[in-house]
Amino acid sequence: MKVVTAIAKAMKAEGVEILFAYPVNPLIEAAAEEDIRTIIVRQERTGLHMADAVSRISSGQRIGVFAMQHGPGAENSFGGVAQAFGDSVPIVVLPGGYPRRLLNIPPNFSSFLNYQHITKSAEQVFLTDAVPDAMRRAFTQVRNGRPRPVLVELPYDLLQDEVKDGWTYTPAPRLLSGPDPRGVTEVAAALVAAERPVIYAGQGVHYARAWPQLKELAELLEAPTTTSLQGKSAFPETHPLSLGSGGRSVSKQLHHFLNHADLIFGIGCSFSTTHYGVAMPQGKRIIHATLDPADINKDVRADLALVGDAGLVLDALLVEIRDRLKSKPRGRGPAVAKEIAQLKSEWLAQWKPRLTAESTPLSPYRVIWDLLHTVDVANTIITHDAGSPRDQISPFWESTAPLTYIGWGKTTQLGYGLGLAMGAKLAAPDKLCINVWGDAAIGFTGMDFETAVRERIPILSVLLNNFSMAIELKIMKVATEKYRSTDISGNYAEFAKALGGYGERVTQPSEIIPAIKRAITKTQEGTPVLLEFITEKAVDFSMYP
Ligand SMILES: Cc1ncc(C[n+]2csc(CCOP(=O)(O)OP(=O)(O)O)c2C)c(N)n1
Ligand SMILES: [Mg+2]
Repeated sequence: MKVVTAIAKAMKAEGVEILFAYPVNPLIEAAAEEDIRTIIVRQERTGLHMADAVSRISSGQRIGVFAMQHGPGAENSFGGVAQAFGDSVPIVVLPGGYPRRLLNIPPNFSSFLNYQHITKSAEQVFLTDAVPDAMRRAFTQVRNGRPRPVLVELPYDLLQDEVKDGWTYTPAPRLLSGPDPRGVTEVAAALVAAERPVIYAGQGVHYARAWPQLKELAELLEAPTTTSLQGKSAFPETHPLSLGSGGRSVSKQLHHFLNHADLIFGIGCSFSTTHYGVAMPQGKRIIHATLDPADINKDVRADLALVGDAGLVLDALLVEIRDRLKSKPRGRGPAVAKEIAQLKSEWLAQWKPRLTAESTPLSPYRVIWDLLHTVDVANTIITHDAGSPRDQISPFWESTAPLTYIGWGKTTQLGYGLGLAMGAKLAAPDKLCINVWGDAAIGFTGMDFETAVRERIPILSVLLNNFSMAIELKIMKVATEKYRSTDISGNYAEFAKALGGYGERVTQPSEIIPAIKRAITKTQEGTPVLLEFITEKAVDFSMYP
């Protein structure tokens, strides 16, 4: 048996059902021989984004894997791996490598050297005998501890070597670690003692699938609950205690409650300082529970901290808190819910004119509002893109079921959303999978709409075309006036049709909902859809200083 076949068999043993890839890499052929579906993209970045979504949507229970060529393929993959690193997504990256005699000789690209800072582990394999160890290490790293990309560079002459007889491979376990019991007692006491606690849930809750525990904690403490963008959909946003999600733009109720909190409890979050996450107000008591001790006291000072899997942390806290409260809320809930409802209705009243605008070009808020009220939200997985679409959708989209919103933004690569929607559709074929993006974003990865057509991945792509990089208007005034530097153009509905998908351009408010309904039907028939909405260059966001 050749090394490349042994690797394909190892992937199979690890439960890999799809290999996202771009040639040339002999692993593609070997995977196909093992009945692992191979999906070939139009550029490496999108393949990595699709693998990324498989891992996210399965809470890391299925690991997305991507393989590419040595040299150009490895060079061109950098963005996709960097995005997964930024957002802490567990994927396995298998670049080919130059033959061993040329592996580390300039100017040949070394993935091992160049990917060091955007992977959790990166290694080169030189010896046939070392292959199973390397694969086992990679899958053990990717399944355990802080989720992040891992990389194994496989020189292509090595792949053709014969493995020794008796080759075996045992899949890597997923191991959880729980919090220090003494810390749990302290934190439980502090949570019960707080007068106005706010719970802030990150994506650790998604990876631990700790949604029921999060809900129980919120209801028992009667604590308003929010999430990071990555954690969005971990808590039902139609729940009376929901404040909506954090992000660059946020709801009025979230802003208000964070500022009036006496304690903020972060669970499964990094509290990283980012432009694309709600900042924790100064001077608050902070409890930080996370898997990775490297995040404790990193950006936000923690008064108390717990290290462990979000599910085990919540389980342990619930035991103590149930005990302290005799399993009964103290009756604060109705007042808290009333305060939230009041602020929410003021906030929505303020935004109503934008959300229901009859104007043309269309208000992007109207498109999002109509989309929200046309799809079956609990059976839809939606993701934003970089640019205004993210800040327009994230506060207003109310997620009701876990992992139905893919939020991101520790780094914000334009064009990420398309691959996410495609990967999500493969991981959850029964869901309607949508990416909402702007016309700058489609410029990066738009050609991979052809992959959706060719590979029969019927997603719904919602394009807000304002013929502009609107989010840059404020900071590129002179360049725009003199050289029209923020202008862009294109007819993307025709583009989608030319690639074999279904495309429609929508310009009138009354046409938004009928077009969405036609689009849903098309996706159900197996055809990917691109709806191109001609929108205004909106620069108003629900932001609070
Ligand atoms: C790869 C990459 N390069 C640059 C940026 C910076 N950037 C963020 S949004 C944006 C323009 C967004 O325009 P568009 O997608 O059309 O959305 P709009 O603001 O017009 O609604 C740019 C250049 C980025 N996020 N990613
Ligand atoms: Mg635009």
